[in-house]
Amino acid sequence: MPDSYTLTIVKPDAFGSNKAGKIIAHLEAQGFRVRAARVLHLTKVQAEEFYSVHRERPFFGSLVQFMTSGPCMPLVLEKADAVAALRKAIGATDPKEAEQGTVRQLFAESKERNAIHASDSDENAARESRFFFSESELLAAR
Ligand code: 3AN
Repeated sequence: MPDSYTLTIVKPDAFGSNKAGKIIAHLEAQGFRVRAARVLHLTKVQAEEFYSVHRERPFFGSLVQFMTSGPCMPLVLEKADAVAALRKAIGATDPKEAEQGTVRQLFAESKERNAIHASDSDENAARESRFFFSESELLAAR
């Protein structure tokens, strides 16, 4: 199978606990290749737009506050069947329910402060990659 791409975000809680590097190393050890990366501090408007699908959920305000509370790191990752492989590697949304050895089981604090985001479809991986990276950066990643 040819390699494919997905979008991940190492979240502010991981930077707060100095685990961002460990999380990326963990993913690299599982065969994900970093093709683009940047560190930024999301604004409220950016976080609200990124999570707009959750706008009506009760945790939306708190999620936006958390995601703007410190730096985060979006990365484009390459691997065979990248979207499904990364969803499996990060584990369930709630770290208490995440399988042993997954990023969230190892590094997350709670259902909200859960260390990492991963796109849930090829379509969202493309949309979310365009949210953080320019067309030329994404071309250079291929
Ligand atoms: P996932 O990140 O596993 O795809 P989603 O898309 O359902 O989970 O939720 C997006 C983000 O919203 C989660 N990563 C988490 O930070 C937050 N979140 C989801 N459900 C809750 C909840 N019940 N309480 C607080 N935060 C939540």
